[in-house]
Amino acid sequence: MSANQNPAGQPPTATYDSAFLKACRREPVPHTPVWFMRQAGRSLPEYRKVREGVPMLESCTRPELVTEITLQPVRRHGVDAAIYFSDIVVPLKAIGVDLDIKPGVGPVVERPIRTRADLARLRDLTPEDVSYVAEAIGLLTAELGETPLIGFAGAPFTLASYLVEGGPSRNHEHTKALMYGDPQLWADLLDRLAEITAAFLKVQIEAGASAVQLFDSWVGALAPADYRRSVMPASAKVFEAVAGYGVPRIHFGVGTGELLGLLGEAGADVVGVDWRVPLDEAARRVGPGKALQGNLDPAVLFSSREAVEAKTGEILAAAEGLEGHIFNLGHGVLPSTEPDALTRLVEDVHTRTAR
Ligand code: 1CP
Repeated sequence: MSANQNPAGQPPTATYDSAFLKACRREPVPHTPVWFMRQAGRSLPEYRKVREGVPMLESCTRPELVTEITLQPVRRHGVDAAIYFSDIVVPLKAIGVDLDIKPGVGPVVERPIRTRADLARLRDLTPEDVSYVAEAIGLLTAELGETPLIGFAGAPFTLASYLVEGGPSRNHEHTKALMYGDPQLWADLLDRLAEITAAFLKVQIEAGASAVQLFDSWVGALAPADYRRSVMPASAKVFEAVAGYGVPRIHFGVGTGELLGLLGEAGADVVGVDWRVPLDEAARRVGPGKALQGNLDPAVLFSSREAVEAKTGEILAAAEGLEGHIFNLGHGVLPSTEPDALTRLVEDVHTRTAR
């Protein structure tokens, strides 16, 4: 069981009463909590400096470097949660998949997974495969004190899209060819990925992560019926595997307006919303019993202060009356974002929502 759980008779943890965890649990908050997807990364000069000469995947295996990079946005912006610095392909690399993260491209897989023989190359993930993750989280939680740490993983569909395509893809044609053309192999692949993902999230929770987010970034490429039939069982298996820890589970994808209800149904406590659907409408689609996270368009941060404030006001107005709201962007921070715009945004949300 996680140290973050607070069942009767157990003392609360340092992060238990944080605004972020309260909002995830749909409890009253002192202010609307804020964090940003991809808050640790290329928008920060201090990140670019410590990453100089260190390849992306190697940086993920160095606990001191991971700790420093994870803390950078907390120090600079005063966000309400840290997100563990890593990448969705780290557990795949850890089980021996021949992949790399190419600068300016993203994850690239040498030999894509498209046949049953390819699938046999995906073995189980053990905690020893990612011992640096538990080590980094130990360092991080000591530094973070009352600030919660969010662990994360890629969801089976989004991981499969990289493995089957061999890299980033606009149309996911090989992925869909497998999904429609060989449903049994597809189901087995997603089930394998669900097991790897669940094992990876368990490592993070047991090491001290206070919440977890499942990134199904590219699942918006699917129609609801296909999502329900071919993807939801695997994502639900991941959520179910970590349900017993009692840490909030966040589910996010891009372009998922038509899937919001199903993303909640898969087992999430919090549903992430991109900027295409207003939060009040998203709440209707998701239904009761879930908090929402979102949803400022990351590109808005390139406009004037007044425009950013106006958009922020619209989001907070749409969030009035939600059971729980965590302010975030509708997708990750864009690399050329002005860091001060993010700091101002955190201050603005905190000031406007102080209770
Ligand atoms: O050298 C570099 O700096 C490479 C850029 C980079 C960074 C900073 C990549 C390559 N990954 C990361 C870190 C990362 N990846 C984080 C950091 C923690 C934080 O949020 O602060 C996170 C959460 C991820 C997760 C991730 N990786 C996702 C899901 C989130 C999302 O943005 O949708 C996805 C889809 C990836 C794949 C990936 N890794 C890197 C890139 C450029 C991409 C996307 C490529 C594509 O377009 O398909």
